[in-house]
Formats: sequence, structure tokens, C-alpha cells
Amino acid sequence: MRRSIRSSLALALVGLLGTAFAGEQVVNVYNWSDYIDPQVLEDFQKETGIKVVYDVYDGNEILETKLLAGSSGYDVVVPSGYFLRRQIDAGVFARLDRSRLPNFAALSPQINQAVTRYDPDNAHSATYMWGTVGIGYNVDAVKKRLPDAPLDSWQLALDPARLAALKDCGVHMLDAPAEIIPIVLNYLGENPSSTDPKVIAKAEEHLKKLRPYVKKFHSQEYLNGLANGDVCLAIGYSGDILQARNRAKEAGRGVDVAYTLPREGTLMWFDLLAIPADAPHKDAALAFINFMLKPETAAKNSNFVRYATANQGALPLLDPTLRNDPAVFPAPEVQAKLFVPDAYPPKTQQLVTRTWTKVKSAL
Ligand code: SPD
Repeated sequence: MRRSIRSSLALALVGLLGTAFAGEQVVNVYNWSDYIDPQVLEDFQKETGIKVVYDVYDGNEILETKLLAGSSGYDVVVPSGYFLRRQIDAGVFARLDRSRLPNFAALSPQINQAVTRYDPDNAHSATYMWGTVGIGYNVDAVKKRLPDAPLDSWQLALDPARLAALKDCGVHMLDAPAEIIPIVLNYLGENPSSTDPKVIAKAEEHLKKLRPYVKKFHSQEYLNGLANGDVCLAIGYSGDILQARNRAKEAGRGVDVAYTLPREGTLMWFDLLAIPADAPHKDAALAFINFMLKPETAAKNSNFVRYATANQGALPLLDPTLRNDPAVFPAPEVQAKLFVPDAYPPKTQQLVTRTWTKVKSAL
């Protein structure tokens, strides 16, 4: 009897400790949709005992609204560089304790250097992936409607007459003004990073000419839409279009998706792992980021999502079809044409948001 009381007490104690332990051992991660190998979350949980509560978004603007409001409850988030810069200025992020991130050493020094324009000294972030914005298209549908169109040019998506010819087969555009406006300005021969309201007005005017032919402004639906043939052209993110290409192949229904990195150049971005200053589980957040920076984990993620990893240690572990894909790792002469926008000052960001609302509601 005495023994069973003792063991019940012991069990109760373990239970109590277990609850407290489980209460602390959580990390709340807020990441882009379709941007991780789900197996990685299981591996992390198994290795560390920390439970991952995982939530997704599909636009920097959505994340920014939550971060600026404060108390988001998130421990790890993944903003793009040009948003992170403004968010650091607003005091949104904690400095990363590098002594807790031994795997930071696996990151590419060139990429670390490149992102210092957003995060001086790489003090608040660790780069996750990088990529481009380009054109995903259904090869047969586009060739049928535009047999002579230049498939390697922004003309395919940004020339109103050409876009008009694709209206009936489904055109999608990222719902991402901070990316689309610089791309349109670059196409018009303007400085893509311009903050001059008169220059931004030129992008607005051009976008209004394209507006009637765009079925949907959305930053995620085009992935499945391209893969199943419902969307015939999308201005989207490189890896998402490459995922669509692979899903279409796997489905075996004869949908052939291609990705174009336009010859006029395009926008290149970096997405970075960061910890909000008010994150409730900072230790777990550091453990999660360190796990994401393991070369094996980084390679697993990159192979799954078809984006270029920022992890130099992961490169030899990449699937060779990914490592040798010029849409993922563009050749130096193509890279030379990529532009990396600056962060918009808050006032310009407001103007860009207003401009975008006008474009989307114009018909
Ligand atoms: N589905 C994952 C998309 C990730 C795209 N990040 C893009 C950032 C653009 N600034």
C-alpha cells in the first residue's frame, strides 16, 4: 500500500514536471506557406523535445502588420530583407545570441555580406533562402495563344496586349506591391528602388493597363493553379513555380509548367529567420534556428521547396537537379541583371500600399 502511494506520488510529480516542461518546450513558428519540408519539423521535435506550433502566411505585408502591432506570440518569423530592415528600425527584433547558434558558421559569407544592407553585422537574422520573382507559365496554353511571344521576357507578362491574349486561360499576379512595383519600374526603364511619388505613379498607370487581364492577385494560389492547369501565367516566386512544375509532372495530366527569369532582369530577395523582441520562447527559438541552419536540414528544406539555400554547407548535399538548375542558381551573367531593392521608408511603403489598393480596385 505504502509502495503504491509512493509510486502514485512519484507519478503525479512526473506528471506535474511533465506539464511544466511541456509548457515551456514550445516554439511558435510563423513562416511563408510551402516553405519547409514538414519532415524537418518532426525531426526537430524528436531531437529536442520542443513542440513546434507552425503557422503560415503568404506576404510580407501580413507579417509586418502582426509584428508592428506587437505581442504576436511568434518566436520565429521569416521576413524578406527589405521588410526586415524597417522592422529592425522599429525595434521589432531581438539580437541573435550567436553563441547559441553554432551552425550560423555554415551560412555563405557572400550572402551574409549581401544582407548587411538590411541587417548590419547580421545581428538580428540568419538568412534562410533566396530567390527571384519571375514568370511561371503553362507552355502549351501560352504558345497556343501567343505563338510568337518572347518567352524569356517581361513582355510576356507586362505588355498589356500580350496579357490580354491570356486573359481567358487564367492570369495571376503576386499580391505583393513591394515586389511588383519595382519590377514594373525596371520594365519601364526607371530605377526600381525609386521612392519618388511621380515615378511610382508611372508604375500605377502601367499596372492599371494590365489590371483587366489579371484574374487574381494572390501570393500562393498560383502554385496549385499552375500545377493543375487552372492558371496559365503567374508572376510569382521562383521556388513556388518550380514546385508547381514538379507537381504538374507528378500528376501526369500533361500540364507542362515553365519558369522564366526574364532577360531584362528581375528582383532578387532574401528571406531571413528572426526572433521578435517580445517572443515568449526565445531559448526554443534559438534552438529552432540553429536546427534550421544545420547543413543537412538546410539541404532537406531546399530540396523540398526548390529555393536556393543560403547555407554554404548544404550545397554539396543538394539534389543535383536543383544545384544545376539555372532558374534556382542563375549563371553569373544573369545574376548581374538581378536587382535587390532597398527597404522603402515607412512613408513610401504607405504610398505603395495605397497605390496597390487603387490598382487592384481599378477595372
Ligand atoms: N512559398 C514560399 C514563398 C517564399 C517567398 N519569399 C518571397 C519573398 C519575397 N520578397
